[in-house]
Amino acid sequence: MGILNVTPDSFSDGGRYLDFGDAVGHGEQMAAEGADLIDVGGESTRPGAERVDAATEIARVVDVVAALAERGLAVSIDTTRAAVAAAAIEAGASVVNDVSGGLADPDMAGVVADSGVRWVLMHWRGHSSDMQRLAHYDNVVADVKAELEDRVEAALESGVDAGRLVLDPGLGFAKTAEHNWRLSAHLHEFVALGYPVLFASSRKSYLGSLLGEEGGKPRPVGQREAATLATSVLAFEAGAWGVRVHDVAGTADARAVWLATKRAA
Ligand code: PMM
Repeated sequence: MGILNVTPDSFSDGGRYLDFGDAVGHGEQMAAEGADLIDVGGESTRPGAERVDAATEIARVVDVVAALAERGLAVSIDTTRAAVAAAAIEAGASVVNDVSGGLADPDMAGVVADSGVRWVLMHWRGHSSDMQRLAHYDNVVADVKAELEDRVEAALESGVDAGRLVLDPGLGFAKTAEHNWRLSAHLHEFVALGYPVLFASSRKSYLGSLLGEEGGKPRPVGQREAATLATSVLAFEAGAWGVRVHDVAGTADARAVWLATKRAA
């Protein structure tokens, strides 16, 4: 899954793809590099981000989704809002990537159930403005699994087909670096729940902290790519269905190495 943020303020690619032509061109490029899905987002979810209204979010994404879908590319819409999801599905999106796992908007389950698209349910505890306050767990792996299973149950009760669901432990969302490492180390347990699992570590701050100067500055966002690739290979090995990344070409190479190794085993 290639990341295409049509936002002014996302932490890695914010502001780069606000222009329609740039956004569509980047989506096409990621598809050519091997992305099976282009994840279009119109609202930043980085820690502390301010929300935008639904009309602004729709205006940012809908023409880009339509243009990519017209070119035959599979598109997911990264949104927590039912109205945005509905507009994007109408424009040709085939996946709803909902970082709130259906919690942010009570109408989301209905939109997904009626349209029959895939639904990524990410583990989430609250909006980005205050989510780090919510990063408290007894046992992060067990708690995140249990909370995701609750979201699955709610989705099924709303009439969403089990075969349409994808789970995501939600690295960085109400999680400390230590939580992210624990979830990564136990990713196979999420795979064992029986649903496809999406892993989304790309360039996130826990990688910057790991690689930063001791007691000092984190490694800058643009210098976290090798670390991201390492986490993606570990995720493939754990059985992840997909990885959500900025660098599709590098990820495709890393996956080819992993696949060749598996085939030779
Ligand atoms: N992270 C971000 C945005 N969308 N979607 C899923 N499913 N999982 C994630 O962890 C996730 C996401 C934040 O990163 P960005 O600013 O690079 O989009």
